[in-house]
Amino acid sequence: MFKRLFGRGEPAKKAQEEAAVAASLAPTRRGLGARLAEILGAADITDDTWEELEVALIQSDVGAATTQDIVQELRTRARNAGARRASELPAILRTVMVRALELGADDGAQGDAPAGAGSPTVIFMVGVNGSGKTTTIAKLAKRYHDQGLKLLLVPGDTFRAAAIEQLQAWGGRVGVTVSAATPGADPSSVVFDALASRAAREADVILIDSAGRLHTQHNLMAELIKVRGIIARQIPGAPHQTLLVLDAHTGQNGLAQAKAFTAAVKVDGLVLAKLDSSAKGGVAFAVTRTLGLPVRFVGTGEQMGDLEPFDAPSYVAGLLGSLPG
Ligand SMILES: Nc1nc2c(ncn2[C@@H]2O[C@H](COP(=O)(O)OP(=O)(O)OP(=O)(O)O)[C@@H](O)[C@H]2O)c(=O)[nH]1
Ligand SMILES: [Mg+2]
Repeated sequence: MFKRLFGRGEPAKKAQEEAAVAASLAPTRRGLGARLAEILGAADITDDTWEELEVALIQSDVGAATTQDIVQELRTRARNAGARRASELPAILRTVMVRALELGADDGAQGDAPAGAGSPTVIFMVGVNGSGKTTTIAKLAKRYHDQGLKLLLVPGDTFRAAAIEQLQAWGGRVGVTVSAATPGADPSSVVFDALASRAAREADVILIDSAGRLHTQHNLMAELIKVRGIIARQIPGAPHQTLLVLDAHTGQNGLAQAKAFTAAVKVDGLVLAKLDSSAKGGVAFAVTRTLGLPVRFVGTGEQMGDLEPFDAPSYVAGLLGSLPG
């Protein structure tokens, strides 16, 4: 079930997924990719090569510490390979970058079926205001509905005006059930009732929304911990995945937010939303390294089909484009 929910599509689908990710990375590629092409287009490897590489990566929001790791490993591998010409570096750089993104991945350890047979898989969506949680729920709902799975969406955001209607509207468009909620109700009781319902027992996958909150809002972070506790008490082993949705625009700021969320609730993976409108695609390296968490999905647009499973080699290919060498 885990592979089905978080894995990549069939071969024909994979090509589409890669194309969508590559298109979303175009703004980053125009900056970072073009700069790297210049640096690696030089004849010989000199000290300047490493320095210029560092600057280019940092400017693309890869983050200072992650950049140092990447450049250090690139230098070591280049030396071991006896590389002298800059044109020998792109192939090594690709390998190093893919490895950096795969550090957070734990697919092997995750096993196959997080939920018990006949029991729903529960996915809990958290993140700061406006990062893309509700839209990502709609996109996941579509993805799983298309796979023939039975869905239940839970409007755990009773706080923001129209948040419940927003989820209901998405549910209607996708054609899946959304449980009831009253604006202003305690989110814990909304989640409790939803998970106790017949719709929950019949669902294969339950997607639970939450209200956006800043990582500095301690009362709201406490509320999130409470809601998570309710989920865990209602369904043993749940939530099977808590996904932190990060706005790809936030760049390095996203890290401080992400750390606070991982300290409050056990986060299993990340969704990098709004990749299509950001030139900061490099942030995927920083979040993976700093949090030790895998990126599970990337958001590539505002429509319900605009979500792709994360795949490190495709991501790096989209980021670098065609480099010399
Ligand atoms: N371009 C683009 N826009 C996106 C993407 N994901 C979400 N958005 C837009 O971002 C805005 C906020 O999305 P929501 O899903 O409402 O975000 P949220 O985290 O639920 O927001 P709150 O509930 O207010 O905390 C909306 O206008 C979405 O259409 C994406 O991958 N690409
Ligand atoms: Mg929302």
